[in-house]
Amino acid sequence: MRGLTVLHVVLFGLATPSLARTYDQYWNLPSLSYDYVIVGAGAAGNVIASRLSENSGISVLVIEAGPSDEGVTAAIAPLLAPTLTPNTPYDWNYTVAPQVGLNNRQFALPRGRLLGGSSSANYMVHHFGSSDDYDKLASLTGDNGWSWANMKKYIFKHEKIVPPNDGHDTTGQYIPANHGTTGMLSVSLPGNSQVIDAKVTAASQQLAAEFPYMNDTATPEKIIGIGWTQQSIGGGVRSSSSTSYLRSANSRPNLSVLINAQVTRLLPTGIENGKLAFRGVMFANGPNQIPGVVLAKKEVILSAGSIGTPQILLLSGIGPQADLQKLHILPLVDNPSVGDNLSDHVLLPNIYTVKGSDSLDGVFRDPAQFQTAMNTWTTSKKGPIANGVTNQLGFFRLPKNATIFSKGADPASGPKSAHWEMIVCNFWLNPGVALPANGSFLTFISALISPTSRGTVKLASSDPFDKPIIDPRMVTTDFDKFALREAVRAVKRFASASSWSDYIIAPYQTLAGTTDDEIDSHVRQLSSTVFHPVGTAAMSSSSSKGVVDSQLKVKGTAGLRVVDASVWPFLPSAHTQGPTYLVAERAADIIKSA
Ligand SMILES: Cc1cc2nc3c(=O)[nH]c(=O)nc-3n(C[C@H](O)[C@H](O)[C@H](O)COP(=O)(O)OP(=O)(O)OC[C@H]3O[C@@H](n4cnc5c(N)ncnc54)[C@H](O)[C@@H]3O)c2cc1C
Ligand SMILES: *[C@@H]1O[C@H](CO)[C@@H](O)[C@H](O)[C@H]1NC(C)=O
Ligand SMILES: *[C@@H]1O[C@H](CO)[C@@H](O)[C@H](O)[C@H]1NC(C)=O
Ligand SMILES: *[C@@H]1O[C@H](CO)[C@@H](O)[C@H](O)[C@H]1NC(C)=O
Ligand SMILES: *[C@@H]1O[C@H](CO)[C@@H](O)[C@H](O)[C@H]1NC(C)=O
Ligand SMILES: *[C@@H]1O[C@H](CO)[C@@H](O)[C@H](O)[C@H]1NC(C)=O
Ligand SMILES: CC(=O)N[C@H]1CO[C@H](CO)[C@@H](O)[C@@H]1O
Repeated sequence: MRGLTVLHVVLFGLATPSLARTYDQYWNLPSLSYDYVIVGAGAAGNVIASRLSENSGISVLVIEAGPSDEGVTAAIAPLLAPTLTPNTPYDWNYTVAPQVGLNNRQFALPRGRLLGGSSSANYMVHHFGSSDDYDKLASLTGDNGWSWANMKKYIFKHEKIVPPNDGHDTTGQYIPANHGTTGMLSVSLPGNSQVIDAKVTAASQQLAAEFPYMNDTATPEKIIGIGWTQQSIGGGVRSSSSTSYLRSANSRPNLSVLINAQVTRLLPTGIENGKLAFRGVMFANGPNQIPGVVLAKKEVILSAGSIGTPQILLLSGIGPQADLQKLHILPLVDNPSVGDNLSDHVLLPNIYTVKGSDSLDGVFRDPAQFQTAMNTWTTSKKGPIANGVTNQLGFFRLPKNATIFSKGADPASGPKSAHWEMIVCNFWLNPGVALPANGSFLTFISALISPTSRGTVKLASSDPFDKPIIDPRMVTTDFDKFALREAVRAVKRFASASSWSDYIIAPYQTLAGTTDDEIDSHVRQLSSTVFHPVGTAAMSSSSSKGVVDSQLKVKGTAGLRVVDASVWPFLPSAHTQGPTYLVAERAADIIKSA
């Protein structure tokens, strides 16, 4: 089996110029020394690889633990995204520690483990957060380069808006002037209309004071309201950092990619201005395999994501000294912030049973319907499989007079930022809970967008192939409980709009409760993750806190930066791929000008 997989990769590598310089064995690499070595071919890593290798005088190597994404159907066909993880050959298979705020439940925390990283495994919702998010980042880091006024330009470098797959008229569904048309990542509006779409729009008109319609869901100056989802999809297929940034750069002679190689630690290579330099990168393609080492002449860029990056730092002796000593890892750089302040968006499914068979549950439940839909997608890249999981979503704030604000500061990054999000799904979306054998469903996900709970990523042992202990400590603060409870109440108000009266039958199971206690119990039983961990290698201007400075250099080290979602010190009002892409685009400019 393994031999076949390798053969497949090699043949594709030869036949497809786009991934021509992708290697499966390190002894085939053109060199063991590069100007830049990037760890992780995910959303951020591939941006850095593509931008740095624009200069043909600069040599770049990307090291990725997982396999290629080429030919992986579930990573290509948009609606199959929920089948690509958890617990597959393309996932890191993480499970969170028992969540004290959620009845001590444990659930999967999927992370893509293939070229493109989580951008090859995510649900493709695409937007950037609020302008407040970037201005807060600028103020926390003391670097005005992170302000929205400076970051806005990267949207145009990053995205390429393409027509929706069904060619429908998009007037009023997005604001073309606010988007790029010549960037790298294809982005489009939903290309398969559904019966519920018009009901969502009508409900937002009927309840316009609370759920205003928004004519662009990815304009950071104004995110509050409900509108059409923008997705990293083009022509009915996923657009990831691998299909865009990496494919367009990998024919360059100065960019090489090594797959199936897990970085196990960074090696100190000297002392510069009193700081340890970490320009050596050690990797292996599994436990008990011969490790390899490559060297960076200029820098190592860690882009292993919010779990992988702190794990590698800790394995390399960069982290809280006492924790490292307990695991018999020699502490080289004491930094208590590594792996700390893990923060994630909470996903709460609010499910209704509905009439008829217009929901997509039949496609997921009935093999014949699924095959018909797959045939349509395979031959024409159209139909339900060409679509993402949601056509409409909205961001909302708690009311100004909400009682919780008398007990503490508003955690949103500013008045333009959200406290919660509503995501409308035309089917049963309840991670980890199997679709019932009968019934049609409508899911209004309420996601907690400005959580105050903070958790940790810690090593379980000094073995790099042991999974780290991931504890987001979800819903452990009064604010988080309050915001989720009020979001459920708001969803119920939205579902009570007259546009739903001939469609919705009843709230499903625990959603039926109305008292505080009943809603809190619903929250504790069904909440899990929207897959957006950040904060574990946070940027900060402080000398005592934070893992990287505003230039993304790891504090107390030389030759080492972090560029990925882990550097966000707080969660932006967005699904995190867009904010990660923008951070990576600016990071590439910072590195180029250093
Ligand atoms: C199931 C799922 C659904 C999501 N849905 C959405 C969505 O709809 N919209 C959205 O905006 N965001 C979504 N996200 C989140 C989004 O994909 C991430 O925020 C984004 O990809 C983070 O980028 P990154 O570069 O930090 O990490 P990643 O994209 O995860 O990349 C990290 C890379 O590093 C590699 N790596 C890790 N450790 C090592 C190691 N030791 N050695 C070598 N390589 C290593 C990984 O295999 C991976 O390729 C979703 C995520 C998941 C998992
Ligand atoms: C995740 O689980 C799948 C299915 O069991 C397995 O094939 C894969 O190797 C696992 N991945 C890792 C990184 O352990
Ligand atoms: C967006 O909506 C606002 C208010 O609803 C309206 O004033 C504006 O003209 C719209 N813009 C576009 C480009 O459609
Ligand atoms: C907040 O204000 C609204 C509208 O004025 C009012 O209906 C509601 O009762 C108030 N809520 C609280 C908690 O004071
Ligand atoms: C499924 O069928 C059973 C038995 O007919 C019925 O009691 C139940 O309400 C149905 N569930 C849904 C969600 O329709
Ligand atoms: C970690 O979170 C706390 C608040 O929970 C905050 O005070 C601190 O500044 C954060 N640290 C970093 C590095 O962002
Ligand atoms: C590692 C690598 O492939 N480096 C090459 C980058 O490109 C220059 C010129 O284009 C070559 O000289 C390097 O060998």
